[in-house]
Amino acid sequence: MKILKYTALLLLAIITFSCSSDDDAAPEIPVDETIGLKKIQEISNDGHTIELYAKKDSLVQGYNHITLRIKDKKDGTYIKDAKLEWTPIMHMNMMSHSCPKSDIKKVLDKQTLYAGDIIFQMAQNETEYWDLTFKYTINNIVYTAKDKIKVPASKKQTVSSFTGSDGARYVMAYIEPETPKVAQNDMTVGIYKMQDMMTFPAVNNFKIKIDPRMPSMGNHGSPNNVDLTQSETNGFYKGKLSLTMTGYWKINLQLLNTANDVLKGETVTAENTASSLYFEIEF
Ligand SMILES: [Cu+2]
Repeated sequence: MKILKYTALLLLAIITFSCSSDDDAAPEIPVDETIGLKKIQEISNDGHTIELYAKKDSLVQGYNHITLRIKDKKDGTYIKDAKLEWTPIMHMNMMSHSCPKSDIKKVLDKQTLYAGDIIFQMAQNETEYWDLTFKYTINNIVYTAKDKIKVPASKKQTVSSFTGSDGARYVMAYIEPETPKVAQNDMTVGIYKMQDMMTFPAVNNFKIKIDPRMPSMGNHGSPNNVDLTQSETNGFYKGKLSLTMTGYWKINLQLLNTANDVLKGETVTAENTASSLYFEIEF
């Protein structure tokens, strides 16, 4: 009968609680809007802690969608109306450079979250590292925060940095499918031009030809792929990636400019089994 007694007590407690919370003008309970995301790191200064979140538990070489929020260290609240900019820098032995990135925007329908993309074209190593500097404004006061970040090497090729036949340097990053399926997958890729060490604007009106192959199975391909094109200025490139079975696929690529000149990559044939421009997936 003990169980009954406890159940009765529990019910009483619930009723009491719900009654009292109806009556009181309860203080605003901070809602955790980061559910489903993993905290990667915190970057702090004297007054604030910037919390970085992603779907994976670390940053990766290649494309990263990063969500963040700013905590006021004094009262533990999260800032709802900040303007943020960020600058990733890789400190290499002989020089420093940045990478392609988007602006940081407030996340739609969220009060405390901001988000943007960074494409790390290189991974850290023993002597070379990345750091991330934030410059942000709250109530017209400008703050900065900076720290080292970890960018481990990706096991599969998901980003490529190369010189095109036009002499310009480009960065191309695989974005989607995040979880490939045996299906005709929506494919998304970002293309950026390296204007200088710090500036990587999006490239417009190019075309990416794709030819996915399974090298372990006679280098067979797949039907019904759709080459990637851009529908919005400065937007990502989208097409269809057809995968007919699970396993390792090399997605051979060719990058074409507005005049349809091939800037990088070769057609796959019996003699030439792979393009010099490619992404890799395994699922
Ligand atoms: Cu580098």
